[in-house]
Amino acid sequence: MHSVRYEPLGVDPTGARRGRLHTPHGTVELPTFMPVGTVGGVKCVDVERLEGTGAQMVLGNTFHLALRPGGDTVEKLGGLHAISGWQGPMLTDSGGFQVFSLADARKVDERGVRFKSHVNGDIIDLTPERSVQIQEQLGADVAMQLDEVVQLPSPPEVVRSAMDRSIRWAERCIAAKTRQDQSLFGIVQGGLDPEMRRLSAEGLVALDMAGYAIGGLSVGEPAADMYRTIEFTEPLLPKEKPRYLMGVGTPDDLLESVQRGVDMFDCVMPTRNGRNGLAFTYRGPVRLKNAVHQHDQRPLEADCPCVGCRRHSRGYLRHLFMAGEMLGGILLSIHNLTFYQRLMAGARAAIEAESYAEYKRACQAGWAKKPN
Ligand code: PRF
Ligand code: ZN
Repeated sequence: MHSVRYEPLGVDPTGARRGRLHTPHGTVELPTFMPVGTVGGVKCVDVERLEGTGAQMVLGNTFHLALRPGGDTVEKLGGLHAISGWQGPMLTDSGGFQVFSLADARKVDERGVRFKSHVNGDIIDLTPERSVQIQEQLGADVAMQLDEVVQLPSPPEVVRSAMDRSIRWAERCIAAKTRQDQSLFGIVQGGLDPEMRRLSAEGLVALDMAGYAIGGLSVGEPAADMYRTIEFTEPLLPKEKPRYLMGVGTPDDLLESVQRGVDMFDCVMPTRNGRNGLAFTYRGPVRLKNAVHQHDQRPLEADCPCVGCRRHSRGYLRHLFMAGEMLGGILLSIHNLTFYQRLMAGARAAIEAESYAEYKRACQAGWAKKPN
């Protein structure tokens, strides 16, 4: 009855899960990392290059696409799959989080969020119904409920009220749904408090949604708080449905969260850092603008299959950044996405071999070394 379905394949002794997500546009091997295609395309990376990184599922943003070019225009152009050229599985975020993190002059009440467009100054009303309507126009395989996100730390009554409201908004999203080929995920909120996370999860699980996200994390709290919150939230979620940790994170965050039972991630980190000259590698992050790379003929990573590593030297990549050439950002975006996909492919293989703890340890030992 849900258009996406989780297939469990096995659980490692650490608790890391190996599974599959079946969607109308294909199957995703879990755990997976979804590159962020904010405005209908991943920044700096065309879809053919994106496929080459090993990406299986891509995220789009309702907030940005609703402002420009608008849900109606995307629909008239055939939907998000058509405009982006990505033929595989897609997920769209509901817009809630972006309103809270990006929009100015916003006002939240029970109806929804009202904010001012940074594109043309229009006043925009984003209600649960409107978010679902736009996401149906976009046409991704998975839509996210509209949720209310609060900064951390916030007073308990503020966290509580946003959490309660997010459950009511989930009900309204479900009622507004008309497409049978799109599934809706709920988003567990409740800050760092076990009791609030429990109430949130119970309220949403009772609504029998297709999958569940853990939201409201990686919003400024220490990593240990985030890991602890995932740890006590995960057992509250149904084993037979996918779990998605929104907007996370660093390579360490991914490894720690997979161990705690998370199946899906998205983050701008590989692409945003790539555009800024920071490369992720198995020996830790490399800042290509640093002078030490000037005469370095070695590839960024010898065994990386990406084009930047196969065809170019560190010295040349550095030169591209120093010269302000777009190609630098393109090559590093592709490299970083390839790194994230290799990290997750390694995690999947390790879970299958029931050696996830060793895999995580080996990765973390590798990037704790001095970068070479
Ligand atoms: N809610 C939604 N999108 C999100 C988040 C959230 O809590 C986060 C939090 N890290 C990222 N993206 N709707
Ligand atoms: Zn590479």
